[in-house]
Formats: sequence, C-alpha cells, structure tokens
Amino acid sequence: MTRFVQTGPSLRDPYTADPQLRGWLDRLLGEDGHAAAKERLADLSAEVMGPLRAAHHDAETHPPTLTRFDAWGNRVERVDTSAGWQAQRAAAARHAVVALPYQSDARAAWGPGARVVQHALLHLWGPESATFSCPVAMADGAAALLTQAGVQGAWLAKLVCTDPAVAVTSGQWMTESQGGSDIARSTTTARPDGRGGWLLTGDKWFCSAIDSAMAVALARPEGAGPGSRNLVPFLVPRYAADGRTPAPGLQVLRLKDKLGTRAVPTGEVRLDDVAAFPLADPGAPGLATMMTLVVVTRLHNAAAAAGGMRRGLEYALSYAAERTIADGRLADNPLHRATLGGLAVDAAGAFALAMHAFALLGRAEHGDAAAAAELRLAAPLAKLTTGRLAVASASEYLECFGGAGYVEDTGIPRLLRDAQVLPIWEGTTNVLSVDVLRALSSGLSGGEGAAPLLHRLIAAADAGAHRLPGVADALAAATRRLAADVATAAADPRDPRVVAGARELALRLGHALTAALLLEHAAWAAERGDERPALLASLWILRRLGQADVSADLHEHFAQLI
Ligand code: UCC
Repeated sequence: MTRFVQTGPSLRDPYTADPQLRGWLDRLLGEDGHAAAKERLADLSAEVMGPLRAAHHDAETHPPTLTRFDAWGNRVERVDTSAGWQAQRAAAARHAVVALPYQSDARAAWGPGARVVQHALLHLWGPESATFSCPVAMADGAAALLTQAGVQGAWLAKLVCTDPAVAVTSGQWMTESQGGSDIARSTTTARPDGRGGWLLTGDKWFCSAIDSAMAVALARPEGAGPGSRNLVPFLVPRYAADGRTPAPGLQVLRLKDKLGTRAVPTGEVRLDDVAAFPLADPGAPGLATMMTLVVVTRLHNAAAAAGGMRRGLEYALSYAAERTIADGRLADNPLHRATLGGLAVDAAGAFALAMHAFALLGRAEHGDAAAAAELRLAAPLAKLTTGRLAVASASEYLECFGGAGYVEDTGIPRLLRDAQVLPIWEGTTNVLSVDVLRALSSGLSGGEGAAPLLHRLIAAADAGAHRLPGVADALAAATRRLAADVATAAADPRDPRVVAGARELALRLGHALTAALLLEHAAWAAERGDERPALLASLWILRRLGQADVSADLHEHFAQLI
C-alpha cells in the first residue's frame, strides 16, 4: 500500500518575496537609502531561513524553567532557557534590532529613517524569533527612556550594544495583581536608602523576559500622591554583582503558564528593599516619562502583529500551492483564493500601520513636533488595530491547514496562541481605546488630537479622487462621519455613551488611517507603473470602510495580492 504523505509548508526568503516591504522601503528611504540597507536585510533574511528557524523551534519546544532552591535548600532562583533562546539573543544583538536607531552611523545614513530600517528588521525576524522580539521591544523602550531622560552610561551602552557577549535586554515591571491595566492601584513603594540610592518594595505580577539583566519598574516614592500620574520609573538591576544570583531582596516567585509565547520566561517578582535608580524626578509625577517606553513597546507590538500576519500568509500560500483537492490545487480553488486574498489585504493593512508608526517615531525622535503630535494618536491606533487583525488572521491561517492546523507538532497552532497576546499585553484593546479618547481630547496639539489624522484622511481621499473615484469617495464619506463622531467624543470623553463606543470609534479610526496610508503608497507606486498597491488599497477600503463583498475581486486578482 502506498501511503500518502502531505508535503508541509516551506518558507520563501522573507525579504525578496515581500514586494510590499521592498516598495515601502523604496518610498520611505529613497532607492539609495533602501540600497544602503539591503545587505543587512538580506543577511538577516538568510539567517531566518536557516539557523534562526531552527533556534526558534528549539526555544519553542524547550520552554524555560525556574529553580528556586538547590538540593540543600539554598535559594538560587535560577531561570534556565534553551540554546535556541540564547541563539535568538545573540542574533538580536548582532543584527542590531534594538541598537540600529541609536547608532550614529545609522542615524547619519538614514536620519529618522533608521526607525524604518529597524521595522524592516523586526518584520523579517520577529515571527521566527521565539518571541525574543518581546525582550527586544522592552530593551528598545528602555533605551528610548534612558536617552530621553539623559541617563547616559553603562546601562544604555549595553542595551544598544551589538556584541552578544555584552548586550543586555530589559524587563518592564508595571503590572500588579490588584490593578492589572489600572496601574493607579499600584502598591510598590520606593524609599531613599540614605546613601543617594533608592529601595523598592512590592510585588509585580507580570514580568516578561525575567532573565533580562535589568528592568524598568514603576513605584510610588514615599510621600508621593495617589493615582497613576505620580508613579515614577526606576531602573532595577536584576542580578547581584556576580551577574548570576538575584539582586539582594529580589525573588522570582514563579513562572507563568501562558497560553502562548511559551519560550519567554515570564515571572512574578517580589521586591523587598531592592536597590534601584530613578529615571525621572522622584519628587514629581513620572508616568508621562514612563510612557516614552510604553509607546515604543506598543509599536513593537504592532510590528509583531504585522510580521506574524505576513509569515502566516506565507505558510498558508505555500501549503495551498502543494495541497491537492477534488478539482485540483487548493491554490486554484476560487473560494480558497478569496480567503487567502482577504488575508493578504489585511496583512498589507497591518504592515502599513506599523511601518507608518515607526516612521513617525523616527521623525519625533529627531525633533519633528508635527510627527510627535500625530504619533500620540497613531501609536494606540496602530497597536489596537493590528492586534485585533492579527488574532482574526491567525484563526484563518489555522483553518487554511484544515486538521493539520490544529495539530501541535505542525507548529501552526502556535500562530494563534502567539497572536492572542498581541491585543492583551501593553494594554488591551479597550484600554487602548480609552487612550485614544484621551489623545483625541487632549492631544499634544491642544485639544485637537485628531487634527493630523483627519488632515491625512482628507488629503488621501482628495488625491485618490482622480484615479480611484469610487474608492476615494468611500474614504471621504467615512472621514466625514468620523470627524463628527470625533468631535462628539472629544467634547466629553467621560460621557458613558462615548466611553461605551470608544472601541468601535478607535477601530474605525484605525481602519481609516490604514486606508489613507495604503492610498498614499498606491499613488507613489502608480507613478512607477506598479498598480499592485492600488489594488490592495481599493480592496481594503471597499471591505473595511464600505463593508462591500469583494470576494470575486479577491479571487480574480489573487496573483497580484500576494
Ligand atoms: O504587559 C506588560 C509587559 C509585557 C511584555 C511586553 C512585550 C512587548 C512586545 C512586543 C512584541 C512581541 S507591561 C504592562 C502593560 N500595561 C500597560 O500598558 C498599562 C495599561 N494601562 C494604560 O495604558 C493606562 O492608559 C494608563 C495606566 C497609562 C493610564 O491610565 P489612567 O491611570 O486612567 O490615566 P489618567 O489618569 O488618564 O492619566 C494619568 C496621567 C496623565 O498625566 P497628567 O495627570 O499629567 O495629565 C495622562 O496625561 O498619565 C498621562 N498619560 C499619558 N501620557 C496617560 N496615558 C498617556 C499616554 N499614552 N501618553 C502620555
């Protein structure tokens, strides 16, 4: 008897096989700027295809462990991680996925565009990183915070180092069990040690990458008032001087048994007079300073969503090309093509949002006040919109594999488990939606938080009116409705009716921003004879803003969408 064995999915080179990534790099960096980044992108891509995929698999199949005591009862608090996790750590340093925007030669080569190149690196590497992208995100956030706070020195140098033997990552210790997202209820306190330093005491409930060498922890200095605004970020060295044993007073109580991101050691931490250094004036409200870090990690979250969606699509496409059904290849079946086409449009939308947010961050860090004002709203929109898209897409990717998508050792179920964290950590969709209300009503532009976004939507609809009239009309109509709803929300963001509608409004804003970004790119590409981005923009707008059934178009134009 001949036994049928299905060929599993394979991975094309993620850099060369991603026309959207390359097109956006050409536009945002200029062709010369993109050419200057090509070697590093190609190098990383080649590594992802080989050793990093193997390291990813190793880390996923050998989750971390915590040993609290040795055989004799000595407290050791040792977190062991796999060889794969260590390989990802080294690769992250070597490929400068944290360091790049802080390197003087990168800033000289690309200026604010160094953040664009960084996003391209994350897009290629993140999905096969065993979620080492998490400590990378927090290390980048910590580096941004230290840079902004003017805290130079050894810690910053190590966070942005490309030598794997020296580079470190950071944790982000905000969450406490009684408060969750509501960090105003934090009970961790900070008191002076009498020698110029500070001591932190309290329990932190969700501390990812607990093997990191440092963490940024929120604590309430003695005498500070209540509420979240009076919390202050502190740098906590995680280990004692030997670099191995926990810092005096620090205990890792247990590791979390999580639905996904299983390679990431996430712990509960107890601090009992642990030495720390303030990263903001301990005598003044410090939450706003902490948000520098949080904005960066939220952007990494969007990058993880977009990267994961593109990689899931790649695997589903590969499988459809191999799999035979009654009437031929799965990839030729009209209904499956429409399904994959819809996923391609969503992946393109998520990528556009994440890339836009990184581009704004780069400009804001280079002193561009208009970019900073736009980022205040774009950051939560990018995080919450891509998080929801990633979960919906991951569920479809599993379905594209039929029963094999539900079987652990295909590696496919992990896509859904790992996507589900994206709308949760760094703020849930609802928490981010309330942040959107805050940004609309008190943005950096003085109560005009939505102005930059609305201008962008109107300009994109106007510019598209000539080439894509029906599509541009749909965006213009959506913009008019949004402008009215935004004005209502900004007038009284605490009105229960406004709060109840915050999620719906935020998602509509996120979808409209994506539409504008895709249209802007389409106009640029059309001038160069590339109509593919216009097709993606049209289908996104008709589906997401016009609620149209575009299944037949998705099937017909399938080859141009992927
Ligand atoms: O989950 C975590 C670790 C996971 C691992 C990370 C991996 C990343 C991965 C990626 C790739 C794979 S860490 C914990 C996550 N937790 C959160 O993100 C917190 C969620 N909660 C929020 O975001 C809330 O919106 C709060 C806590 C930031 C604020 O809520 P409140 O307490 O209701 O805030 P208020 O009272 O409205 O604002 C308090 C102050 C105000 O300043 P003042 O009083 O001076 O006007 C606000 O203007 O905080 C200011 N503020 C902000 N400033 C509030 N939000 C912001 C903001 N977004 N930007 C600037």
